[in-house]
This record gives sequence, structure tokens and C-alpha cells, in this order.
Amino acid sequence: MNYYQYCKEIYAQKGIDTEEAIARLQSIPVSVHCWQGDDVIGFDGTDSLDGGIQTTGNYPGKARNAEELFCDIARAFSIMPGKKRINVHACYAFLGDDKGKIDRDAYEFRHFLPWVELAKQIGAEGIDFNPTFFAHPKMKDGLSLSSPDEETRKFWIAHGKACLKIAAEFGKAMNSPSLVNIWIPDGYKDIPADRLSPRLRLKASLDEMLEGYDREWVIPAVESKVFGIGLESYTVGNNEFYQNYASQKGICCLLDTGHYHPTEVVSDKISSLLAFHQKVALHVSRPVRWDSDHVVILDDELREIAKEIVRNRTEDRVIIGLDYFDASINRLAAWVTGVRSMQKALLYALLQPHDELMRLQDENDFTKIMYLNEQSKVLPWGGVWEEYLSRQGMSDDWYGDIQTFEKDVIANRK
Ligand code: RNT
Ligand code: ZN
Repeated sequence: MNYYQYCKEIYAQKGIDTEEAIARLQSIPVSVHCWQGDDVIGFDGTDSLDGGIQTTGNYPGKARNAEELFCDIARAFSIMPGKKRINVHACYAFLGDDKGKIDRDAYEFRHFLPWVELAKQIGAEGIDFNPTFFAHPKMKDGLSLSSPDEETRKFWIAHGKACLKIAAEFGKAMNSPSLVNIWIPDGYKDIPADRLSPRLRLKASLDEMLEGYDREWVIPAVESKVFGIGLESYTVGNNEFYQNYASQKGICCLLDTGHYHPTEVVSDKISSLLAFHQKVALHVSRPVRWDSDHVVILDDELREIAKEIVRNRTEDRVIIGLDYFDASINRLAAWVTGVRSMQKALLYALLQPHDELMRLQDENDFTKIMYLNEQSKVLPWGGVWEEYLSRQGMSDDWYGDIQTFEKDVIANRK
């Protein structure tokens, strides 16, 4: 008997069908963020990041231009298992001759056509999109959609509108609706003198931006945050603001796992949103003491998030995207580790006896729940993971690919 057959048998004895788990895992898309490859810089002119977010580390080999980023994405995708989407930020526009002539308020789909080509080439099943409200001279005093300056506010509304149009075209081109995530860094370092007005301006800006978006091909989402670096005292788009906004407008909330107080967990929030919304989106990240955007690894919270996604069979209602940027290690390895960790967590969750566990909860038998949960941890699910990979012509031995990449690519990027 081969190892997988043995593992399959062990799970079968516990009433768990590993074949069903593999099939479900294969159907769950993970949206892969393009910005891990170049430390969130993009192609449209900036050479440094701002907006309360930061990459740290100076590992060699970061993609310095579009050609390098595309090459790295294609390579990374070749060692990422499962169904994937590609998540693009507006600052990754191919401006060509328009460079210096047009600004973010006038970006068009044609500036993003190479992304469609790339997505098709690497087998991504869809493209998600993000307006870029940071690292740009039109941010006034660090503010965008909440700015008291009308010209600034209008500029960023126009940027958002342009992005919603571009996303509709991505949706059509890929025959898969595009998630458009709206995150703005707007906030204050010190105690504000007025907390309400900026929020009312943000609300008005979003209303204007979302007028007439394409409901067939675009899924708008709003992402809250607790604070950003240099903006510690006040965030205009906090959790309460966006949850109320999303409810009222019938759009999606996006929960970033790093955007809450350190003891708050996103795994506990997903079901609360599913009780009121058709869909909820995630930015899966790994906060270490704060919103540090470490690479996603298979930790307890990731497993708990995965359980929330699959145990009530809501995987078609939870949109999974990754969001981290570590510049201290090989960026390709960072990408691949995050995607594989997410899928490992999902597989782990798919191999739990959820029906039994839920019944035990209703019977108030938390002793047996604990017993089964602890038992699950040492079941041979690694054999199921290997089988999942081998059916896609992959294995868990991918470090050699990273070494080759170091030798062939990174060594030449000095
Ligand atoms: C920042 C947010 C946001 C960004 C990306 C680049 O705190 O998490 O999602 O990381 O849009
Ligand atoms: Zn995020």
C-alpha cells in the first residue's frame, strides 16, 4: 500500500473522505498579491512606500521593473499549487507613452492589458484589483478620500471610479468577477480635533465613487484598519465605519488579519459577517505584535480561519486573498510559502470531522471536542497534502527551485 492509500484508510476509519477533501481544496481559489515581488513599489513612478505601511529588509533580487516582476510572478506561480487568481494594484499600470502625461485619475484598461496576458499565461482564473491611494504626490497631508481639500478628494474619487471601470474589463476578459478592494491610509498621528467630519467626507466620497459600478463584473470591498505607522491616533476607515458602510450599501467587507487589536482574531469575525452578507473578503497576512505583514505560515489562527471557511461549506462566500510583504527573505520563497500555507490550512480544515464536532457542541460535550481536536493534529494529513501536490505534478521539495532562482536570477540583479 502506498503512503497516501494508508493515510486515506486512516481517515476513512474516522469517517473522513480524503478524496472529497482534495476535490474541495482544488476548487478554492487563492488570490495572490502581485506586490510581494517588488516591495509594493509598482510601475507608475514612485520609488518609496508610504501611507502607514512599510516593507522592511533588503534581501537582494527584488523586481526592479515590470519585466522582472512578470518573470518572478510566472516562476512563483509554477510552484504554487491549486487554483489561483492574481491581485493587482493600480500603481502597476503600464503607462508607456502616457507616462508623465496622465495621472491615476485617468488610468484605463489599456494600461493593464499585459496583466490579462500574464494572468492567462500563468493559468490564473481571475484578476482582482485595487485602487492605489498611497505613495503618490496627490495624497495631501497623508489624506485621500477624506481630505478637506476638495480638489484632492475629487482626484481620488476619480481614481476609484477609473479603477472600478478597469476592474469590470478585467472581469469580462477573464470571465470572472473582479474584487475591487478599497483601502485608504487616511488618519492622524495625534489626537484629532474632529473625528466626524473626515468620516462624513469618506462616506460621501465612497458614495460618489461607487455610483454606477458594474454589478455583474465587479465586487467592491472596503478594508478597515486599526492604525498605520505615523498615524497611530486615528484611522478614518476603521472597522465600525466600514462594517456599517458595507451593510448599508450592500457591498463586501474585507478583513485583513493584521488590522485589528493584537488579541482580536479574524477567525471569529467571518461568521458574524456571513450572518449578514452574501460574501466576505479576506487579506490573509501574519501580524507579529502589530500589522507587520509577515509571510503567512501554518499557525493556529490560519487553521482556525480555514475551519471557518469550510466547516459550514461557505468556501464560495469567502474570498481569500493574501496580503504581506517581507523584504528580508527571498521574495519568491515568501510568495510560495504563503500560498502553500493557506492551502495547507484549508486541507487541514477539510479533514476535520465537522459534523460530529458540531453535534458535540450542541450536546455541550466539549471534552470530546477537545479530545478529537487534539487527535486530529497528529493524523497523517501530510500524506494527503503530498497526494494533492503530486496530482498537480508538484511536491513539497521546492527549495531547489529557489536555489536555482537565486543563482540564475538574483545573482544578476545587483
Ligand atoms: C494596508 C492594507 C492594504 C495594503 C495593500 C497593498 O495596511 O493591508 O491592503 O497592504 O493594498
Ligand atoms: Zn490588506
